[in-house]
This record gives sequence, C-alpha cells and structure tokens, in this order.
Amino acid sequence: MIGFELSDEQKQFQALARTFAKETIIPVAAHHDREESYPEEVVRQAHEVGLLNVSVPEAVGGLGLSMLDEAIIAEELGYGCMGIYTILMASELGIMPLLLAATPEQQARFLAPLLEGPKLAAFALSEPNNGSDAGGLRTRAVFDGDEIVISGTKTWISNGGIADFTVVFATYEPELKHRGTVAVVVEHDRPGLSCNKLHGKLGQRASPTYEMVFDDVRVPIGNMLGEKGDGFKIAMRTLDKTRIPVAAGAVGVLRRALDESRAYALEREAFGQPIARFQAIQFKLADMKIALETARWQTWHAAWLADSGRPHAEAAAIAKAYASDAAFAAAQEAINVFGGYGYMNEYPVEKLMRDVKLNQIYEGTNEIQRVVIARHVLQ
Ligand code: COS
Repeated sequence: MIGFELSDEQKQFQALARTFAKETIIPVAAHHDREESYPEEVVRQAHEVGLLNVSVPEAVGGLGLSMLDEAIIAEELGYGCMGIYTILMASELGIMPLLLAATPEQQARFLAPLLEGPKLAAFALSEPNNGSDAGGLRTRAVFDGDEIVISGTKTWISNGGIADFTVVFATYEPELKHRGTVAVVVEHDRPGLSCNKLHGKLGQRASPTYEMVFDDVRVPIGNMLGEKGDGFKIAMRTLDKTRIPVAAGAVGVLRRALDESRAYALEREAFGQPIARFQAIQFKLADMKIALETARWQTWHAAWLADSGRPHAEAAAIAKAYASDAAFAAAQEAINVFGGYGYMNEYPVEKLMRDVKLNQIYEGTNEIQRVVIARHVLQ
C-alpha cells in the first residue's frame, strides 16, 4: 500500500505557504528583482507566520519539519519568487549540517537563537577556484590550541552577508583532499570576516549573494561539526537532502509557468479565437503538465526516502536535475505562449526563466547530478 495523501498538517502548511506566496511574495517580487533589493519585510513576515527556519528541531524549540514538509512549502515559495525562495531555503541549507552532525549542545547554541527573530543561516562550500570539485578546498583551517583559525575566500554564498552564522568547509591538510576537511560554524560577529555582495546576476536578484573573505578568523574548537576529516562527507550528506527543496522550488516555477500560460492562452485572441484553441498552444500546456506531475512526484518520492531513513542521494539528484531542467524548458515555452509580451518584464514569465536557470546550477550543477546518478547506475 502506498499513500499519496498529504496529512492535515501538511495541507495546512501548503495552504499557509500558498497564501503567503500570493499575498506577500508575488506583489513585491518584480520590484525586488528589478531593484536587486533585499525583501526585508517579506523575510520578517515569513518569520512571523512560521515559514522561516522550519527544520530547526523540536528539541530546541523549532517545528522540526520533515523534508516532505519542506518540499511542500518550497514549491509554494518557488511559485511566488525563486529569489525570495532562495533567501528562506538557503537558511535551511545552513541549518542542515547541524541537523546531521552537531551535538545537542551545538544545536541548542546555534539553532535556538535563529528562532528569536527573522534570522538566517548560510552554507559556504564553493570557492573562486573550486565549485564542483568540493574535495579540493583551498580555504584553510589551522588548529591552534583550543581554536581554529580560518583563512581564505568563499564565493556564491546565498545569505552570506546577512546571516547570523555560516557553516564553512575548509581544509586543515590539503594533501589529504576530502579526508583533510572540516565543517566549522562561524558566527558573523567574529573579527576578520568581511562579506561583499555580488552584483549583476541574471536572475534570483532579490536573493543577496556574497563573496566571503576570512582573514584569520578565530573560532573555538567547539564550533567544529563532527570530527576532523568529516567536512566533505557532511557537505555531501547535506546536499543529498537539500537538493530536494531545490527540486521543489523548480516544481513551483513549473506550476507558475503553466498557470500563467493557461490564463494568457484563454484570454489572448489570434485569427479570431483564443489561442488556447490551437493545438500548437495546447501541446505546450500539456507538456508543462506532464513535466509538473512527473517532477513533483519524483521530488516527493525523494523526500519520502530521506524522511524514512532510506538511501536518497540518487533520487534527490534525479529530482533536482529533472525538475530544474523541465522548469527551465517550461519557462521558455511560457515565453513562446506570450509571444512578444513574454519577452517584456511587464509580464511575469521572462523572470521565471531567468530565475530557474540557477536551479540548474546551484547545490551541484545538473552535470554533477548526472555524475551522481551515473555512479549509482554503474555501481
Ligand atoms: N554521502 C556520504 N559520503 C559520500 C557521498 C555522499 N553523498 N558522496 C561521496 N561520499 C564519500 C565517498 O564514499 C568517499 O568516502 P571515502 O573517502 O571513505 O572513500 C568520499 O566521500 C569521496 O567521495 P568521491 O571519491 O565520490 O568524491 P569526488 O571527489 O569524486 O566528488 C562529487 C564527488 C563530484 C559528486 C562531489 O564533489 C560533489 O557533489 N560536487 C558538487 C559540489 C556541490 O554540489 N557544490 C555546490 C555547492 S552548494 S551551492
């Protein structure tokens, strides 16, 4: 017996997030995209209604939501605006290494304060010369008595300059490659940390992305997650989970592309009738619907595997690659349905395409997802 019914609680979260997207995100999304501005008020309200840092465990006062719960919420946020989605969900990405590898004391110390206000976490793995090769980190972690001294540069860090803390991955012994890495929580009030906002992104422009420079930043050894040498595996286990909400956000974009295309096709007339009457348009809508259903079920399946403690790395990679590729294709087709208007930022569909392009790249490019999938196929 397989159950496809959401629980009452999940339906409530879905309704809450859907209303939040409609009433709080969508009205300001185009503005923050154009201005490349941070939607502080939206983040404050997300905290107020309970849609921020939803994975913080119940043991430290949070909601402790599951991956499936998160996927349900992520779809609605992605429907509203992928940039705003990324602000909220990048915080869950920053939290995940602590769910996987922190002691109860560390969880209480770092996660409980996140609940006190609209506060954010971040995750810093990528470096200027190291994106896909996550085992070849150059950021250094030097053990000095009861402290760790971090030096180096991280880049493409969502929330990097506005988070309360960032989980930083660094090497204490580069020759050991991935076996010489650590995961360390760095609070942002530590001396020596500077964050520079990156400008000129194609999409997701409401989400601030940073370069983070660590100039001999000292943290207590008690900020390290797990043991020396665990860094790479903590990062991989984190991404195996968080690629699921990335897929779910893309599902939200797919659904939005379909809804916008459907509404426009029913209203716009050509050759004396609504363009929805033409099979050329109908087939585009049908293809979007096929992709939407397929992407959502694969995403929810991956979430179910993760929540039930089963292996889920391959399923998450399939969901992330399929959903983001399909959402990008659907957003392009939505522009075609809108014709010339689709190319203008007066209408919402060009933003969908620019925004969801990033889902194909972050948290592991879709080429890396295919590496992960191929390894499972061949092993
Ligand atoms: N979970 C737990 N352990 C894992 C793992 C996973 N998903 N994937 C690999 N490992 C382990 C391996 O078992 C191996 O362990 P041992 O040292 O005990 O043998 C070790 O980690 C190294 O694994 P592997 O040799 O497969 O590492 P590679 O250097 O070949 O890297 C890829 C594998 C490319 C898949 C990895 O580097 C990756 O995912 N890169 C993308 C990073 C990314 O997503 N960046 C985005 C940043 S966030 S925006």
